[in-house]
Amino acid sequence: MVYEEKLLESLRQTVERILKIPYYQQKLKQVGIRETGNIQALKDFQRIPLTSKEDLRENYPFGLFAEPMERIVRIHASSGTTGKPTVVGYTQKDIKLWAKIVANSLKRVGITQSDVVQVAYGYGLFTGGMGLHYGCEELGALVIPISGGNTSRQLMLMRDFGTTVLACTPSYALYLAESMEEAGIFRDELKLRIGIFGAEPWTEGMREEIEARLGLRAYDIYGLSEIMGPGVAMECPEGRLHIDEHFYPEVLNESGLPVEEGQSGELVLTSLEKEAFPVLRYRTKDLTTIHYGRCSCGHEGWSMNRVSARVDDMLIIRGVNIFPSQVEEAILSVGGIEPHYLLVVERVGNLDQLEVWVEVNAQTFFDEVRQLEQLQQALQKRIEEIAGISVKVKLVEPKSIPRSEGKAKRVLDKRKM
Ligand code: DLL
Repeated sequence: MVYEEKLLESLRQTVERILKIPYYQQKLKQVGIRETGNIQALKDFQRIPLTSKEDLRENYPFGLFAEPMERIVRIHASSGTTGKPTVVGYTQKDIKLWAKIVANSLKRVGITQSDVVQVAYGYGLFTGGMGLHYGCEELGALVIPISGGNTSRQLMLMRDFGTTVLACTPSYALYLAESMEEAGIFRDELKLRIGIFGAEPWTEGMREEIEARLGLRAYDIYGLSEIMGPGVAMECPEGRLHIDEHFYPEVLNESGLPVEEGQSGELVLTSLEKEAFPVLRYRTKDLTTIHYGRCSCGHEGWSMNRVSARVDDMLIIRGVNIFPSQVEEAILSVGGIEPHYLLVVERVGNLDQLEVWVEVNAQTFFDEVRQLEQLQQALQKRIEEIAGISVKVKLVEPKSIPRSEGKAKRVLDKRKM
């Protein structure tokens, strides 16, 4: 009960800040909320309309800032595949809070002042680079602000500077591992011990692969610019993804209604202490489940399951829903291939067809045709078992699928071209 009272108080504070913004004032008025006193219980809060990317776009660029521009010290933006980016702002206090949240997350997995953290997330409007950077400095760790890309330089500095922690997307981590092997660098020559990987969905199979090839323990970090950036949730040594206490999570079904605790749906987040860009009930489009409780790592509060997919990434092929992560799971369960893949969707006649391009590894590439055919069939069968639809698998040469230095692109939907 104490928790609920405290939560309601924090929610009311966010509502108070939000009511300074004319756009939200209108939206809240429509459901009868004109002042914080209208929120007496969680069910009142649940009447508040959801916020989506479209609300942000409509108010581009600064229309949803709750503070005058003189108090804003930084903006970030997410690229957005269509049209204008979504822009978010931070006051000095917000930046400090964010740094603390990230620092605490890093501390929880055992990162200390003695660590050397190579931040290979992109620096710039994307929140990954600077979010991790400020968190590391707050913690007192040494940061190498190398940003994404320039892979051979990454490897050189990793060895020469004695990097102990690598922070980047999981797909870039895999690319670094591959480049390391090609350059003849052995993982024992490096001091890597921890990886802070996120910004895109990844599977358990991918984690095992990266851990084995880079010789480190890989942790999942989750976040989105609209809410703050990396650090909204972070995995602990027990393998649970804890949501930071400054964010209030809900999981809703397709009709926008709350699901039972532990059931899957869309994650909706509310910021509790942000000044410049407070958000109420923001639709993340990320699919997950949440639960409340105490973990043996010491965290008490909400935790979530790893985000398996975004609502947007769901492909509907002949009426069946399929996510890239399901294909990744299948690929990683079959040997002889690399976890570099692309889902190519096409409409042939009136029928949607999914072709999965997968790279074979260099060794397998020189196998006999018959062996390659067997591999192709085994993979096809495995994907069909997991995803429940017939697909065509195309084995492609090593290195023929473009590598990513940031978020990987897993789908080529020719129906939309
Ligand atoms: O990706 C923030 C971030 C940077 C998180 C670095 C972690 C590390 P956006 O560019 O706004 O922000 O993209 C947010 O990326 O809604 C998810 O769909 C996806 N995403 C982020 N982290 C994870 C993760 C950053 N750990 C969108 N697992 C989110 C799965 C993730 N998806």
